[in-house]
Amino acid sequence: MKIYSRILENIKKNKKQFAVLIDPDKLEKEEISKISKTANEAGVDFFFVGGSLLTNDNLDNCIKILKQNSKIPVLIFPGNNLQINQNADGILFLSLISGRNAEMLIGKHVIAAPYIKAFGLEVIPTGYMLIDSGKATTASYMSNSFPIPHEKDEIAMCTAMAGEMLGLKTIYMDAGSGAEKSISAKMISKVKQNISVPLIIGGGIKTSEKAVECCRAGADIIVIGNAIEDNFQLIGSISGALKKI
Ligand code: 1GP
Repeated sequence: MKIYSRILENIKKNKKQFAVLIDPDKLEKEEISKISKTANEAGVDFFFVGGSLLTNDNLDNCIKILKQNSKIPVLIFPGNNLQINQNADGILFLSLISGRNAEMLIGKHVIAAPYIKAFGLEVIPTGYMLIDSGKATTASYMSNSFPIPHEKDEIAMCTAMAGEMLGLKTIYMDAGSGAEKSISAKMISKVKQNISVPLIIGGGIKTSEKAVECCRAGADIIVIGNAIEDNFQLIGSISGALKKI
């Protein structure tokens, strides 16, 4: 089954989904292999792989290790058009709809499109929204865009609605990697009530309780990176907590 169809199926079954974000720059080979085995056992739904700025040329190796050690689909979560890889299963084709930088809305996509097509990756058109988290993030600096203010639920709601109206198939609201404040339950709920495409939430989620709170507010998919890098055991506990919702 295609990845997007699987996402929709899971939502129909009221199953909350869990994506582990792997930043290929931050982890050693052994750590990636350990995470992939742990995630496989815990029933993690997806690996997202990428970063706003990658400097070590590890993307290819990282994806290969994930594929060798688990059956979990690998989706590229690209910081830019250099992060495309034929060994992945698909790509979140991100249009940064919270910003007004034409390069991140459509420019990089034009460059990436022929490679994505040639590699046969499943494309998931994604309205990507950065939400202010209390400090500057690599994502907002590198994308040369302002995040949506943390408390402005209406702006988030209207942006997500416009993204869906433009035909985007998921909305991903991200407080940014390592965010101090994750996205509020109030904002998640406001957005969820006004869109019908899957809602992905990430940035600064560090505990099972927070992951559950985001899901109860309306997240369909939770993304966690940093907290897992610090503590692999969290994969099992978060996965377990989401299954009980
Ligand atoms: C960042 O949404 C992801 O783009 C995950 O953030 O690393 O803070 O979990 P964390």
